[in-house]
Amino acid sequence: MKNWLIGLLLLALASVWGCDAGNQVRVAVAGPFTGSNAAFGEMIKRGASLKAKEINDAGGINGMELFLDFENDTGKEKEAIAVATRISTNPRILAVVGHFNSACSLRGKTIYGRKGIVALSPGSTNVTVCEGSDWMFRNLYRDDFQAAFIAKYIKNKLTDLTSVAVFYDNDAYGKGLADAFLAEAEVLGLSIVAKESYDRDNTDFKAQLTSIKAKNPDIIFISGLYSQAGLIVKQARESGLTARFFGADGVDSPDFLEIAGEAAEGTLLTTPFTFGAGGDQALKVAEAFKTEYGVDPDTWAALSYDAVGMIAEAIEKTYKTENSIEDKRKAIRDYLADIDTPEEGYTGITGLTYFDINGDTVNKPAYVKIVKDGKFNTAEQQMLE
Ligand code: ABU
Repeated sequence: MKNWLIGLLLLALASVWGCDAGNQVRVAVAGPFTGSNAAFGEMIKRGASLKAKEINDAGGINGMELFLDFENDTGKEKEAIAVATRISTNPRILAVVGHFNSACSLRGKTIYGRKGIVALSPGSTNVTVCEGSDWMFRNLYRDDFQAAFIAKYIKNKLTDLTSVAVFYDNDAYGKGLADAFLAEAEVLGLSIVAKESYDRDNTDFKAQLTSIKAKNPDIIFISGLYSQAGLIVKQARESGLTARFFGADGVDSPDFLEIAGEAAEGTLLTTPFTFGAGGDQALKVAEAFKTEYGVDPDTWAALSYDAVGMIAEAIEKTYKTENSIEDKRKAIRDYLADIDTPEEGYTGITGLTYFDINGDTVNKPAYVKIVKDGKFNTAEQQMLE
C-alpha cells in the first residue's frame, strides 16, 4: 500500500479514536512557554506534567496513557490564535488546559467554540473569558472579585494608607482588573490620586513613575504581570518613591522576587491559592514537585495540576472508543458543565471546583501574600470572611 494511503488511513482512525495509535488520549496544554511571562509557562508545564505522570503511573485513564501536547502561545494574541487553530483542528486532541493570559483565552474562545473543544484555564481571570461560550471554563476566581477584594483590603486593613495610584498593563487582564478596581474604589470612597498605564513590551517606567511620584500616593496598585511589576518596583525605589506596592495574581511568581530584588520587600499581592491553605494533599504534591523539579511549585503549577486532573476525570467518565472526536469532545464539555454544585465539585489541591452557568468558578477565595526577607509569606491579615 502506498505511504500516503497508509497515512490517510491512520489519520482517519485517529479521528475516530481521538487518540493516536499508541493507546493514548491527548490533551493540549496552552500557555506562555517562552516570552516575557515564561516563568508562568514553566510552572504550568511542570504542574500539568506532574499530574499526568501520577495518572499514568497509576495505570492511565481507563488503561490509556494521558499524553500532554504543550502548545506555546508566548502570551501573545496572534500566537494564541495560531495555537488555538492548530489544537482545535487536530483530531487527536480531546481538550485544552489553558490558556494562561486572559488576552490569549479571549482569542481562543471563538475558535474553540466553533470547533467544539473545551478550554479549561488555570490562570485567566478577565471577567469575560467564559461569558458567551459553552466551551470555556476556569478553576479560579474572576477579576471583578479580585479587584473588589483588593479595594476592600486597602480600605479596611491598610487604614493608614489613604491615597492610591493605579498603574496598569494596557491589556485585557491589566486594564480589566484596573477598571474593576477603580469602580470599587469609587464605591468605597478610596482616594485615587493617579492613574497611569504601560504596554507589555516596556522596560523603562520612569516617565509614568515621575507622574505618580508628583501625586505622592501612599500605595500603588500595579495591575499587571511579574516581569513588568518587578521592574516597576525597582525603578520606583531608584526614583525615590516610598509608597507601598499592591499587586494582584499576575505578580504571583517567584521571578517577581528575582527581578525586583530588595525593592520587592513589603509588596502585598492577591493570589487564588497558597500551599499553606491547601492542606495535607497540597503539601504532598508540593513535596513531589520539589523532588521532580528541584524547585517549589507556585500557584499556577497547583491550578494546572488540578486542571489536568479535572480534564482526566472527565475523559475517564465519558470516553467511548467508538465515538467520533466531536462526540468525545462534547461529552467532556457536558461532564464539566454538569459540575455545578459543591456536592458534584472536583476536589483538587486548590480546593473544590464547580462551575456556574458560564463555566466560571465563583466559590474560590483570594489570599494575600506579602514579600518579607526576599520571600512570599502569607500576610498576617487575611480577608476570607
Ligand atoms: N490572572 C493572572 C494573569 C493572567 C491573565 O489573566 O491574563
